Amino acid sequence: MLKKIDHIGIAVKSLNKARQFYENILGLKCEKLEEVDSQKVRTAFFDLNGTHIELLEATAPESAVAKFIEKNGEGVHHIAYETDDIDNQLQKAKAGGCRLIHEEPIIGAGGKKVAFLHPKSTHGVLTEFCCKS
Ligand code: CMX
Repeated sequence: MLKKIDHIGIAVKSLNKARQFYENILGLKCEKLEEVDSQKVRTAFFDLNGTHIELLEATAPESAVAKFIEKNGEGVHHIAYETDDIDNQLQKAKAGGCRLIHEEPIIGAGGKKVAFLHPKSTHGVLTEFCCKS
């Protein structure tokens, strides 16, 4: 049911500063910059053979990313898996005892349907399902 790792989300203090590492040191190309109002983040996406790195900068103090950085500093924030049946994936997770942050998918970066599982029910990793809408 899961197709691949779609992206790894990395919380950063400054998108512009962090971009320099991914572009100049790792040699990746920034393919898209996008502000996602619903999530209060600015994002930069880098493609590596179909798997992406998503840099996340908070746009408001109440943003999930701002809270994460306040507690942990910069670092890996979530892993997103691509699925072609997000509803079924959520149902399965719920039936298996996972805590759903979103009972129904919401629209995230790139206009994709996304939904998150709480890290306290996934062995410490904030887990996202995403699906082309
Ligand atoms: N990874 C692992 N653990 C995390 C975490 C993360 N990214 N974010 C929070 N936690 C942990 C905290 O450290 C805390 O642990 P302790 O209780 O041991 O101290 C616990 O989860 C807190 O949980 P909470 O009180 O339920 O919730 P918070 O207010 O801290 O919010 C979360 C956490 C995951 C529910 C919230 O960040 C959320 O809803 N995330 C989903 C949406 C999101 O992350 N959007 C930004 C990215 C959007 C995009 O990719 O475009």
